[in-house]
Amino acid sequence: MSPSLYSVRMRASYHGQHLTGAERIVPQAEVSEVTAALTERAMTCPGELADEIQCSVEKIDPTTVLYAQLPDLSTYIAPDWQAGHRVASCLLARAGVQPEIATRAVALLASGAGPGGTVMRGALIMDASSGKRLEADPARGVRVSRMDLSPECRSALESDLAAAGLGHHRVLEALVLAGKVLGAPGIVAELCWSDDPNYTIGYVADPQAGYQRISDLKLAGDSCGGRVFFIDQAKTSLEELVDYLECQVVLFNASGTISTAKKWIPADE
Ligand code: PML
Repeated sequence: MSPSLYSVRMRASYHGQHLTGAERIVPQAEVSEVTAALTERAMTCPGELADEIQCSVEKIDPTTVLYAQLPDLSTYIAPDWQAGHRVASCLLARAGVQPEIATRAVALLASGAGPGGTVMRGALIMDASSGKRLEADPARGVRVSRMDLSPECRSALESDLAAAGLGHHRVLEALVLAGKVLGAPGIVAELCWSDDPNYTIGYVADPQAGYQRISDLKLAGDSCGGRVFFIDQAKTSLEELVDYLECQVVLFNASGTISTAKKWIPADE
């Protein structure tokens, strides 16, 4: 019989402001160790010292787990953030987002997509052809949860990413999250860059082209960032989509390819 699996989730905040979060899906025997590691991560995250850390542990029904393969990873080079924005818009348009909607979404993320130009706590959901925002709460957005790598896939991916010079934990975590998003009903593409002022790389992901990193999407020191999920409303309901993103357990048990070749968008695109 396979061992029981648990979802372990951590969220840390300071004066009610989200600081950091992380989650894992692990066998019962690793729950204590992983809970301690995630708590340690919250206590040592750069910036303010967390004044509230919430850890939750939840048993998973093994019959509900969806096993999947991670998307392929590639990297586009942009000489500066303005070029990065053009690359992002171009990749979104290639994925099927209306070009002017893509450009508008990139600008929205750069200016703070939450109320009053704030950074949203979760992702914004946008109709890929009309640009209409669909998330119920524009401050919270939608949080993608309950996904991880199988132990064998984790160790293979960690060494492949390290060999490609991509050993930062953000790459692995964003790849896993994007992998779950790309399996969502009605998904057209995802746009993301970090709100960490020291991390300027982001990505556009879509089901055909995979996880496409973009070297520069903002200036160092800028704390704007977040995620936009573009969807085709003819292929899903918002309820079905949000239920999948928040609740469906997805475990990746196979990697995609990791390309180290540097890619450029042709100037005329
Ligand atoms: C990467 O370098 O591939 C990760 C980019 C996105 C990071 C998003 C985040 O950590 O918030």
